[in-house]
Amino acid sequence: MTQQPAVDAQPCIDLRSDTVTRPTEAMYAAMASAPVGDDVMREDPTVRRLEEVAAARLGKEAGLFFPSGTMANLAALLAHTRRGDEVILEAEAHIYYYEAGGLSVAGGLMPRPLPGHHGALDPAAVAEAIRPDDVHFPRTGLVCLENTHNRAGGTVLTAEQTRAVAEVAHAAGIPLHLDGARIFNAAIALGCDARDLAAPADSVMVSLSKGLSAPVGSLLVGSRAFIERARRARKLLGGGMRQAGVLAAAGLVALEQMVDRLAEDHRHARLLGERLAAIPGVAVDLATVQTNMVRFSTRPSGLEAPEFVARLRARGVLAGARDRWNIRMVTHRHISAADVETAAAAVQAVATEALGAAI
Ligand code: TLP
Repeated sequence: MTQQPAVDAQPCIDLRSDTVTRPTEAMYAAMASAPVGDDVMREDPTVRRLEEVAAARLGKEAGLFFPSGTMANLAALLAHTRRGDEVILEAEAHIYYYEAGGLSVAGGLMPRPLPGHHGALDPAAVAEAIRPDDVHFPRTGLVCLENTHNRAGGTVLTAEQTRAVAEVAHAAGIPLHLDGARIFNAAIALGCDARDLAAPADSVMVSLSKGLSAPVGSLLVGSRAFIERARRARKLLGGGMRQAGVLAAAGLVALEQMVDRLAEDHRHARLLGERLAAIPGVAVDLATVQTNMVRFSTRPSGLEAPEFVARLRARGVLAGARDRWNIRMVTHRHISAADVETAAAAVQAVATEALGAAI
C-alpha cells in the first residue's frame, strides 16, 4: 500500500520525511510478544538485547536506548562535555539547527558552527577552530559530525573524511560524536560496513524510527564508560523508560530486517532527482542526491517554497519547505517508483503553472 490518508483525509504521497514510516507486520508481532521488565532497573531483556545488537552493528562496546534521536544527541553532548565548553559542528548540523538549542539550554554549551561542503568539515578548519589553552577562551569540548547530513541533502561522509576530522580532534584530546541518525543509509550508499563509518567516532547516535520503520527509538553507542555517563544524562532528561521492550522489539526487527532495503529508497530518490532535473522552473543539484533525499530549488519558477509546497499538497503530494526557496523530498518504504512519477508530474504541473503566471 503506497497511498496514505492525508491529515485532511485526501489520498496522498507523503515525501515529507522517512519518519512517517509505520511499523511492519513483523514489528507488530515482535512487540506483542516481547519479554519486558523495568529498564531503569536494567531489567528489560529486550532493551538489553537491542542495545547489544546495535553496539555490535556499529563496532562499539555498549549501547543505550532512547525515545528520540534528539535526546540521544543531547545525552551524548552532556556525557562528553562540561558546562561552558564549546562544541565544533557543521553550520547546518541537525544538532545546531533542529534540536531547539538543547546544547545551550540544557548543556550550557557554546556552538562553534563551521561551514561545510556537502556536510563535510574541512579537518584544517577544525584544527584552526580548536581553542588554545587560554583563560579568555571557552574550552573546546567536542567535535560533531553528521552522516548522512540532513540539510546538505542526505549526503554521505566516507570513513576517510570522518577519520581525518577524528584525528585532528583526538590530537587535541577532544572526542568526536557522530550524529548517525541515518548511518545505515550512508553505509548502503557507500557499499561499506557501518562499523567503518562509526570507527573513528567516540560515540554514535543511530535512529530506528526513520527509514528503518520502527515506530520509536534511537540508540547511542560508545565505550562502556561513556554509556554509563550517558545513562545518567538520559535519566536527567527524563528518558529513563520502564517496560520499553515493547518498543525495542520493533527496533530489533528494524536492525535485522530493514537495513538492506534502504537501497530501494536510494534508487527511488535518484529517479526522483533525475525527473526533477528535467523540469523547467525547478533546479536540483544531482551531486547531492546520494541517499534517500532530494533537495530542489523553486527559485527559477519564481514561486517560493512554502507556496509551492501548498500547491503540491492540493495535488496530493506532501513535501517539506526547507527554507524560502528550497524543498526537501524524502523517499522511504511507503514510496513506490510509481509514486515518484506521480510526484514528479505534480512538481511539473506546479512549476509550469508558476512559469505561465510569470509571463
Ligand atoms: N530529522 C527530522 C527532522 O527533525 C528534521 C527529519 O524529518 O529529517 N539527527 C538527524 C540527522 C535527523 O535527521 C534527525 C531527525 C534527528 C537527529 C532527530 O531525531 P528525532 O526526530 O528522533 O529526535
